[in-house]
Amino acid sequence: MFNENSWTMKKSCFVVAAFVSLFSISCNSPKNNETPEKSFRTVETEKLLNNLINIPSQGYLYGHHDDPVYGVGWSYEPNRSDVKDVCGDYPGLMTFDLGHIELGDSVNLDGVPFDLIRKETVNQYKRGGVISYSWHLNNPLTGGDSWDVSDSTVVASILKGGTNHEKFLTWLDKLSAFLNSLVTEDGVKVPIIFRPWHEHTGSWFWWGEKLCTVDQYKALWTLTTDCLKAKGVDNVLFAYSPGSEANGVKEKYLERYPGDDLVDILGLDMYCYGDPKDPLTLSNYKQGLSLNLGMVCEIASEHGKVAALTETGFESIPVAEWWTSAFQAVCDSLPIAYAQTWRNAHDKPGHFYGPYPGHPSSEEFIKFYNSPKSLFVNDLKNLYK
Ligand code: BMA
Repeated sequence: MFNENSWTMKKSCFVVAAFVSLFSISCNSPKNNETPEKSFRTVETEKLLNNLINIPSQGYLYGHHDDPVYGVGWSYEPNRSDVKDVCGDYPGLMTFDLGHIELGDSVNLDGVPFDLIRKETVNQYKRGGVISYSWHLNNPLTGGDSWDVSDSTVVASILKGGTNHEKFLTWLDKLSAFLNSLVTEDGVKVPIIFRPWHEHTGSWFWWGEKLCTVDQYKALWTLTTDCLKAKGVDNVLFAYSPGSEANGVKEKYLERYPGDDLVDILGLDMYCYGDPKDPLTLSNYKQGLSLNLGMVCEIASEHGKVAALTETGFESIPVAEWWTSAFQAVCDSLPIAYAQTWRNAHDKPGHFYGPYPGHPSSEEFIKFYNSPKSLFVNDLKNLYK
């Protein structure tokens, strides 16, 4: 889909990108206190954004976390995927996590090698699919993990003027270097949807609601996006993904929204919990998801953004119809670009959210796969052109 306006914009973006790299602005030593240009992106990244905006007219991509690197009962087998083993096709969206890239480690917090994430990212791009990254980074103050909420001054400590600011800049440098290293054999930088500081409306991560102020949370976004851009990261779209705490109230959803200039995709992380035997479990999930995702779609349309269900699932999928009568039923009814379920752990029994061969819900998943709106890799035309 050629768009003259965006091409004109892109040409001027190239000029800005060339300027930025010429003077090699560093996160650690910003020149003249200038804010880096906020809108430059590669051609492929810009095309992906335009195509994601149009996707809801056809349906929505199905996404699965860590899909090609492990599944229930296996790990690290080339070309394998639980989703593909069930339905014959790869998910339209694959997601990975960059937790521990900030430490300079070779594997992420779940033991997945970063080299493998890079390789599978390029593979998914080459097959025409989409890739998104979350970042469960460590706690820079305590040395604990993302879930270490023992200290409520962590965000303050990494912002400008804080005791951990310089340290955090080195973390952003490592993140930027990885994002810049996602290049195909032909030299194309692979576009990524990056989803930092997620589920901040809860208080289970050190950047959560009770752990920092509204202004500090927004400053965290500005710092992150400015640094990435100053480091020449031009292959990223940014996704904002609160939990369901807003409960349908737009002002609450937008309370910590960092702004239209920093965010491309408005998301929602919302899971299904409860007794599988209780019919209310599915109906409550459906009702909550319709309310919250419906609200996200409305806000996205008002702000000219893409809407997406950035994380969902029912752990162990104990009700087979969850796929069709809950997840699909709601997603089919709303203009979202994608909906992703969490990982199929190979090392944590019962911790899976996608299908796998032999699981009782597989047949329902195949019905979902065969439904017209669910988009898998073979359904996708080139999203990067
Ligand atoms: C959580 C769980 C953890 C995992 C973390 C980061 O939801 O799946 O086991 O370590 O995500 O991927």
